[in-house]
Amino acid sequence: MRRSVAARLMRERLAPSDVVVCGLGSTARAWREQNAPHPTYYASDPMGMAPALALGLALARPDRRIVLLEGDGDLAMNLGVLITIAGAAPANLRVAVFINDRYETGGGQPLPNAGRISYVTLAAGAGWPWTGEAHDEAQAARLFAALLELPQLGLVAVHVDAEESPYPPGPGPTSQAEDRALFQRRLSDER
Ligand SMILES: Cc1ncc(C[n+]2csc(CCOP(=O)(O)OP(=O)(O)O)c2C)c(N)n1
Repeated sequence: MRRSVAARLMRERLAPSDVVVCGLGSTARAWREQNAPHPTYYASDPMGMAPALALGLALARPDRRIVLLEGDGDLAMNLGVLITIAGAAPANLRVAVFINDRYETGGGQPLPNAGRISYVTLAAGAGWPWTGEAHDEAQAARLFAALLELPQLGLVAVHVDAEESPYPPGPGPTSQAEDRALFQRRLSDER
């Protein structure tokens, strides 16, 4: 399954009030392509920050559901955060990890121990109350729906194809600072 398909499956299942936190690299590109209306915080360098940002946001805004879209390389950079999140267990946080076994952005180098890591096992071992793993589109559709129906913290690992994913040639229509200001303004206006 292409990552853009997985991103679309998630977009189609989100509630209008959901807030998205997006890991960097191909995850962010696939999510931007969806043109989703949801307020989205795009995490940036260094790698490994997105899950902690999503946790902070979930704790700060218990009135909103926070959906983290994450890359396996980004998560592998900061695996301990799985324990921190399980410890805090915010009921309003949901996570989808896109597994492509490589650092697609930046050259496609394989992740350490690529293909032999189970993120659902790692999350379950860290104490996450609910996990699921999708290998194809039908499973992803079903598990994203299940994730979003949960009353609690959950994580879906979804396997996606390796793709060509170079850095974009230039800056997008808005700068990172503008993206963040817009995100903050939307979250406070929607209170
Ligand atoms: C600490 C650090 N090292 C390297 C990079 C450069 N970099 C940006 S995205 C990325 C790959 C991210 O991997 P993953 O989360 O699996 O996303 P993918 O690009 O595979 O979708 C790399 C190596 C960085 N931003 N931060």
